This record gives sequence, structure tokens and C-alpha cells, in this order.
Amino acid sequence: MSNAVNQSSSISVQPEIVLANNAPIQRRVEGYRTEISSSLGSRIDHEHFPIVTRHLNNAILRVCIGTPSTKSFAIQYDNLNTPEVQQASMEWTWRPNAHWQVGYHRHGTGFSTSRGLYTDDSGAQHLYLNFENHWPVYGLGEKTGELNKKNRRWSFWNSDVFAPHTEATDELYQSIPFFITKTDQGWLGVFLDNPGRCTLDFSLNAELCISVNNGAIDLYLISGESLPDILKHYTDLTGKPFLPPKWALGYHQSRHSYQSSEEVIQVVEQFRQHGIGLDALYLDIMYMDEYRVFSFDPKQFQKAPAMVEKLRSLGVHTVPIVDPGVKVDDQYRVYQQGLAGDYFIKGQDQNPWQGIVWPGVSVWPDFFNQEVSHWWRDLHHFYIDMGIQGFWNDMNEPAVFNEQKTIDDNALHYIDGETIEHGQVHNAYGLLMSEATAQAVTEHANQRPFVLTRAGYAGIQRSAAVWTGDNRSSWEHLRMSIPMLLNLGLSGVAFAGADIGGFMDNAQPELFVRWMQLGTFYPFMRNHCSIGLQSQEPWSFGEPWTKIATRAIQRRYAILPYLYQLFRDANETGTPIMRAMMWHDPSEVITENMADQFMLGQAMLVAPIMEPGQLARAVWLPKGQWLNVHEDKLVMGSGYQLAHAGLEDIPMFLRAGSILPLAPPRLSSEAPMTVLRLLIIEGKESNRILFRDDDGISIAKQSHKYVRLSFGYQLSQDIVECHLSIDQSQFKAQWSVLEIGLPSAWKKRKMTMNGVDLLNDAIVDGLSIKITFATPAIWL
Ligand code: MIG
Repeated sequence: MSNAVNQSSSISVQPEIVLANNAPIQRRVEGYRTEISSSLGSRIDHEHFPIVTRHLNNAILRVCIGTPSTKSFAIQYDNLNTPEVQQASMEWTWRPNAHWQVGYHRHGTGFSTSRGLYTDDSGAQHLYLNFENHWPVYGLGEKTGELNKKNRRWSFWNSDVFAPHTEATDELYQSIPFFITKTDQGWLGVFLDNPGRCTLDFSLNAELCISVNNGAIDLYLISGESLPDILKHYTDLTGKPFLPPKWALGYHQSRHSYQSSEEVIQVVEQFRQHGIGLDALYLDIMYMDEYRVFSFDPKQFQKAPAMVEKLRSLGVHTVPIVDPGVKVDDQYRVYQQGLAGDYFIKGQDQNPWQGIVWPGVSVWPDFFNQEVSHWWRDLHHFYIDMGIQGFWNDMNEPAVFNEQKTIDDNALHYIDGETIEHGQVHNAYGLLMSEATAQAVTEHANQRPFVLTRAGYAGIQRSAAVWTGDNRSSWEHLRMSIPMLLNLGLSGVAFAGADIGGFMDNAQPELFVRWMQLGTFYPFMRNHCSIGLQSQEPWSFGEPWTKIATRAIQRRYAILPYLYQLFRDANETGTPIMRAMMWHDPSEVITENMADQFMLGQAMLVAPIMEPGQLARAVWLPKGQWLNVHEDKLVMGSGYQLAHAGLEDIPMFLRAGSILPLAPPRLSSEAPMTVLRLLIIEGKESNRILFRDDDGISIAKQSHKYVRLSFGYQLSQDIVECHLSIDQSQFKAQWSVLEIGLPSAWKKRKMTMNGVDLLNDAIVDGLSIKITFATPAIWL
């Protein structure tokens, strides 16, 4: 360790840094005197910038420079199991010359300051750290650009960006200042907990600069042996992804805007007439009475309750949009209540801060005040009492139609009795709104909520799914969605998707169907389209496009059991659902920045077509054997394969030896699933699957009601010995039939089930077993 300290102190100390573009001069912060070396917590005094370190557990070290201006909105201290740390995996050293160093216990030097801490006239603080150029950077939430986020400066400020997002776009709707890197000593996660404006600059040579506009540089350093380790620890800190209701995983249709309850019903009926699956239909802003939240247009949506009920009878949930802007209107009860309760964000003059958004002149609830969050939560009775359990939170950056596109920096919030300026907490606004919304469903409907949000901050995965905002109907945006969603997953947000088909501009049919094929494998599958543009319902382009889009949705319904299993895993461990190729084997250097294909869970590799006119593409196959679904052929990795894909197909490979739980065709996740399918991909001598199922709606913590199926097999010469057991815990599965799809290579083999010859069908624990030689393309 001492070696590295010497190294870093040999960098000449620059007392002042003058930056380009008239940025303020940065002055180095001196005046730290003590030398401290401690493997546990410590405190270093400085007049303005005290440094406090604490081990939260053996893998997480908090280093807080300065004093946070508010409590954390991201960290879940209550959930953190913080036993007395005996031996932490990180050690901390401080030298009076403003260098500090964190060493990983097992590996030596890990992370250290280079020049130290700087401050400028605007009060912003900048911390310079050593950061090797070859360390890749992942995470950072919702950002454009490549998978590896190195070599750029990233800024965090929740923004409504309507202009087309390009590679150069930086700030978007979400702010998650968390990244993961692979240092020479192992994996490191760094979370900067500051809900004001902050930046992470990876564009410097061998340095990283962390800057905050105000408040503290509050860092959580996470060390891990592997990438999954880091995600586990990060989601211990900020919360696990919520377990959604099953219906949230089906196909969702949206449009700005279906304009009457008749139109809504008609659209849903068209789905049924076409035999196309659908679980949710969205109501965009035009359902409201002049954009007043918690209202329906008295003419067009006069029959809203009957509409919601009608949709429910067709297995479809209604998901209304709820924006935070409240119309200023003395006759409007939400405005009246908010005024009476003093619930709105205030301006410097102590009056509610007003701005213009969809309803015209509006005010914004101050979700930082607990009482306000409770009020907002309870307002949802309006919808919940009608049978609505899903909500769509938009404009919650919060977006305002003014020059800076949001609320003034110096507007005032009340947090635990203190007044805090908006600029200090801006990025947490959407998070708190979605939390209040999710609680509404949990408490008033006693069901698992489904909230979809545009804005968010670290921890948003606890309460909402995220969609990536206003994209365009372009091949570029189709491609861009992949690294964006992969990095959201690497930032704890497992449940995310992009608007399929593109929100703005007119989709061409070929782009549309290719996007539907890709969207099948987004954790969140929603088609959405803006006002006045070419419709994007699955049948909007006529044949052959309708048939192809329908096929993509059918595939979604087929993989629902597999997907649900992945959501359970995410909920327990923080593991992403849609995974970068490097997730499973980061030692494969070629995958370091690979984002034109991805894994859905551990068994399914998806390589979408992303160019017009393309009917084949190169697919990278990791080590091992893979089954090409469309050709029903095993191929060997690692290496590139050419995969053909006619317009109806998307290149898809399944890992040899996997067993996939699948469902037969259905039109809604709520239609009874009487048959469970297990698809066996040949290639291994033995394998086993544990599949857990439940009613898909009960609140997780209260639910001990589930059924668990355990299935495995052993291959020897010409016998396949299968083992099956079912464990029902106060829950009876809907499925009474288990269809096992066998590889055709097993045709000549003798099969046994729990020791008994399996000639044809059999019954085990009341479950009737059917064996079949299904080609994967038929079941998928
Ligand atoms: O100012 O509600 O991103 O999905 O359709 C635009 C209308 C407001 C932006 C959302 C988009 C939604 C639209 N909204």
C-alpha cells in the first residue's frame, strides 16, 4: 500500500486549476492536518469539508466529504444489515497532503485521490481521483451513447428533452450517479449520493473528476469479486427492484391520446378480434378534464368507470397518466385542498411557485414533505376505487414549459421542518412522486402496484418501472435503446423499456416490426406513439406486418414464465433482466463494449436486426454450445456466427443445457395458464430447474403462497432419468398439465420419471405430464 501512496503523492499538486470556457477557477482545499489510517470508520476535521468514513458492511465504505444538505432519498438504512464490521474488504488511508486512498483488502491498492479536493467561487466542489484509462465504466442510469461510458463527462440533472436524443445528448429524465468499473484489482461500484446537480467526468487522462454543485460529495464505494456482487451490494443500499404484478409483464399499448372511452374500448376489442395479446392500455393526457389530474373529461370519458370495468372483463388493465402539475383553479378540489394544506412548492416570496405546463398556470406538490406525499397517495382513491391499479407518472423531472424547463433553483421545499432550495434536491422529485403513487396501490388496493415513471433517481427501482422518454421512430433510436437499457439494468433498474415503434415521427412498417421483435425482450414491453402521427397498433400497417407484429407479441406471452422468474431473481438479488454480453463472462474482452446483442437472463441470447433491408447478421456466441432457435441447430462458441432472419424472425440462441419455463399462447397474462411448458435444450448431461410460481398479484412480503416445481434430468448413454417434485405452499398452481419439450436427439432414448418408465404420459403429484419433441421455434 505504501508504494501506491508514494506514487500518487508524486503527482505535482496544483493549487489552482483554470478550466476552459470561462468555468470558475478551482482552488485546492488545504488544511487537513491529521494522518489517519483505519480499516473501520474515522472522521477528519476540516472547517468546511469534514470527511467521515464508515463501513456499512464488509463490502461498502461510505466516504462523505462535507455535510449532506438533506437526508438521503436513495439509501435504505433500515434494510441494511450492518453488523459490527469485523474485517472490511476495503481499507482507508488519509494523508495530510490531501491524498486519500482506498485499498481492497485482498488485492492491495484500489482507488485514490490524485490532486485532491478543489472548490470554486460558485461553491461547487471537485474531487480528482486516479482512474486508469483502460478501466471500463458501466451504469450511470439512463444515458445515450455506448455501453462503456468511459471518455466522457456526464452530468446529472433530470430534464425533459424533447429534441431527438443523439449520442451527444447528456442530461435526460433520470439521474443515477452510480457506476461500476473493473479496476486492475477487481470490481468497484461508486455511488455519488447527491440529488442536486452533479457530474462525473471520465474524459480526463487517468483521472476521474467528481463534482457537486452544492451539498456533500457523499460517496459509497463498493468492492466486489464479481459484477453480480456489486449489483447485489448496490441494491442492498438503494433497494431491490420491486416485484411487479404479472400483468405488468404482458404487452402494453399506449397512444397520445386515445380520446374517448368508446375509442379505448374499440381499440381493446380490435386486439381481441385480431387475436393479439394485451395486458394494459394507457390513457394519455387527453382523458382528463382540461388536464386536471384526478379527473376525467366529462364528455369524452363520462363512462370511465364502465370503460375500466369493460377492459378488466377482457383481461386488460387501464393505466392513466398522472402528472405532478396541478391546475391553478379556485373551483378545482385538488388545488383547493393543496392550498388549504399548504402543500405546494413555494417561491422565495412564500407563495406557491407557479409555472406553465399542460393545464396552463400550475403549481407543484412538495413531495419532500411527508404529509404532502400522503395526501397525494390518498388522492389516488379516485382511480383505485374504479378498479385501476397501474399509474403512469410523466413530467415529473419536474418539467415546466419555461426557459430552464423546470422549477426555479431557489424555489422552496420543506423537508423534516427545514427549508431546502429546489436546486439541492431536484433529481429526487420524480422518485418521491412515484413512491407515493406506488404506496397508493399497496395501501388502497392491497395489490402489487405498477407505476411507470419518466423521471427518477437512484433507488427508483424500489417503486417504479422506467421508460426512456421521447424517442423517435428511427433505426438509430432502436439501436440506442439497447445500451441505454443495459446500463439502466447495471444501475439497479431492472424493469425498463423504450417506446416500441418510436414516440415521435412516423414509423415505417419494417422498422416497426423489427422494433416489436426487439421489444419482446425488453423487460418492459410498451408500444407508444405521439399525437397526429401514423398509428402504431399492431395492425396499423396491414399485412404482412400485422402477422409479424402479432408473432412478436405471441412470443412475449410464451416467455412470460421465464421472464417472471427473472423478475423474482432481480427482486431478490438486484440482477439485471436484460444483460450485457459481458455480464456472464467479463473475461471475454470482445464483449467489453458490446451492445448490439444481449442476454435475457442466462439462457436466452437475442441479436436483433437493426438495419433496414437486413436479413442476416453476425452474432457473437460466448463459450459453450448454443441452439439457433430458427434453424434448430446447435452451434459452438466462442466466436461469430452468421444468423439469418427473415422478416418474421429475430436471431435468438438458447444456451445448451438450459431448461426454459414457457407458456402456451394466451391473450392476457390473466387468462388461466393451465399448461406449463418446460423446454429442454440439449447439450448437457444433467440439469435442473427450480420454477417458482404464485398468483402474481399478492404483495410480496405478505405472500408465502407459492408453488415450487423442481425438475431435473440425468443423461447416461441411452437413458434419460428425470426427477420431478412439486412443493405447494398454501397455493395451488393454475397449471395441471406439464408439457416437457425434448430435444429430437433424445428420440431413441429410454426415459424414466422418478424411477418409473415414462413411455407416454404420466401423473406425478397430481400433475399430468406430457412429453413431446417440440422444436423450439414452435414454442417460441
Ligand atoms: O409534454 O402526455 O414522454 O410519453 O405521451 C409531453 C403527453 C408530455 C411526454 C411523454 C409522452 C407523453 C406526452 N408527454
